[in-house]
Amino acid sequence: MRIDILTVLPELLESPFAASIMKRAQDKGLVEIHIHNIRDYSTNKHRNVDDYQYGGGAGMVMSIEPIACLIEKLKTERSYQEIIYMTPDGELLEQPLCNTLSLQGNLMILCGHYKGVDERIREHYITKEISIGSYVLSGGELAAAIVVDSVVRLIPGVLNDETSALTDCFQDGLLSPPVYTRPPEFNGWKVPEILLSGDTAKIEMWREDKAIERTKSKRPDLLK
Ligand code: 6GU
Repeated sequence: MRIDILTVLPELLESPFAASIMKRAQDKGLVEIHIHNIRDYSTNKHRNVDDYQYGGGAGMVMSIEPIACLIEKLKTERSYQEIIYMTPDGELLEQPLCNTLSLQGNLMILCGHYKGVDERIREHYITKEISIGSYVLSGGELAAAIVVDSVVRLIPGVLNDETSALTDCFQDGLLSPPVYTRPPEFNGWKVPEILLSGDTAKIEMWREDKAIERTKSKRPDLLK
């Protein structure tokens, strides 16, 4: 998979992909992540990438020219399955969308800023708009990092134990059951006996019960 991220703040996207699973996925050649600075495609001498909005009103709008220029350039180099715009009015990011995106070859992600991008970018280039929740961030960069993380970890070979993505929270519509590690007792707080029993069938049933119990109490909306 190849992911191209278009941003006015490339420095915000350095560390999220430079460690742990995201770094290993790139080192193994399973994903290429390319960050592009929209400012490098500005056509004016001040390297501006935004302008006042037509009709008046507070807040700047991201200009069409540098973004269009960068998107066009990338599109001549390869075809993209999706050109995504990160925006609070987009489709809510949920696990099924992450699963779908993880099957794609090339993705482009445009990070919104200020009051947003000139609407013509959305009309003519964007194929999908994604929000990560009902709250407003200063820009789309952190949201884009979340999309990339949630998608890249699903690419086959990225996780050490491939089944671990299948047993993730949300993959079966349930939250994950509680987990424990050594010691078996701390401050008198004991690990549930059944987990030490070695009876794998019983343990599986216990985990299923706990997953349902936890989902009922914390996220009843998932059980509908
Ligand atoms: Cl994708 N962008 C911004 N600016 N705020 C958000 C968001 C995206 N998703 C939730 N809030």
